[in-house]
Amino acid sequence: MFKDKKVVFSGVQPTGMLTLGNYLGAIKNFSSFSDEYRCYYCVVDMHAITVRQNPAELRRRTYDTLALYIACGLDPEKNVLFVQSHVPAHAELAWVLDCYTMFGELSRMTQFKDKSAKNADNINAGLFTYPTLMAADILLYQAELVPVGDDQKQHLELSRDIANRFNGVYGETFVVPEAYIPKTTARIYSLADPTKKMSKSDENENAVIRILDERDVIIRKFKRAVTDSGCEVRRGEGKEGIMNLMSIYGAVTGKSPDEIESEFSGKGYGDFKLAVGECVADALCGVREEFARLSADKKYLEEVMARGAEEASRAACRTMSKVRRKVGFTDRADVR
Ligand code: AQP
Repeated sequence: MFKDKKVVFSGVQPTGMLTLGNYLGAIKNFSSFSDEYRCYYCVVDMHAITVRQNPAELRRRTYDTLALYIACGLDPEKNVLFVQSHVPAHAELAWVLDCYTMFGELSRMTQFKDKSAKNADNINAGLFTYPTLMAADILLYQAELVPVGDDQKQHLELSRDIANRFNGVYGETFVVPEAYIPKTTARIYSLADPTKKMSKSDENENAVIRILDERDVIIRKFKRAVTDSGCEVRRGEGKEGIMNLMSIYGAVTGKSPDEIESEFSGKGYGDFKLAVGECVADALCGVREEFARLSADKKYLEEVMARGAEEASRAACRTMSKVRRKVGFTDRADVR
């Protein structure tokens, strides 16, 4: 169905109920590629277990994340939607790429340092090699473009380095991917601490807007958002909280920072926070309704997963057989 199109790949971990950061930084942009590119969007459950998960919850969240993809506008007829662990080639290529990735490179990854600090009792090897699994996810599909928030920029750079290194040794094997990072919503910050990324595993619920939060919850959380002691809605030093709200308001309404500043000139933070809360609640209302419908239809989600895994496996196998040949593995009986 997608012959000769360039490829987009991205994924989201089913590690919690998705946030406005996941939505504005990543998922909202996914559907804009569907006409022009062959798009693979994955629920990355293998990445999720680098941090200890409750198995029943991980399973439920995997279905929920797939349902959210569709509710956010990803049409399974136009995009390959699938679950990472359903395509074993991700693990297979990750191992090969592990052998072309340096210990020093992985040691420099800031996400590894942050997550090690947060999970001091479980600094496992998977957490360390997370970026090579991510490189495998992307390189397996020969993706040109990877839409992500800017926290993933460093991992993307490493994926490019690994691809270039492998191509340098064996000749053209992988397409070298580019990150697609949205300009104004590259990083949405916590509502409780506007110097910190909004993160789905944040323990403070007031810090995070969930895509599925009810309207009144969204408005209440924005009302409580930490700002500063001033009263003008404008950009400036020490105004990280207000600037975060301006990015969110701008992304949802399409208004520029100048337009937002003049719209709220002479009005206080209270009016602004209410306007941000209302526009976000309005934007997410349709997603919530569609999610409720889809998540009740497990059979349909399983059909989408099965179709996606089949389609993804076909593309993944093509790359894997190339890789196997290049590194010197003998042919398997089933492909001889
Ligand atoms: N706050 C954010 N602003 C912009 N983009 C964001 N993304 C995540 N948070 C923000 C982008 O969402 C995509 C999926 O993220 P992920 O689930 O793979 O992992 P993450 O980046 O580790 O997200 P979280 O929410 O912080 O998860 P936990 O708490 O489980 O570690 C990525 O493209 C990411 O850039």
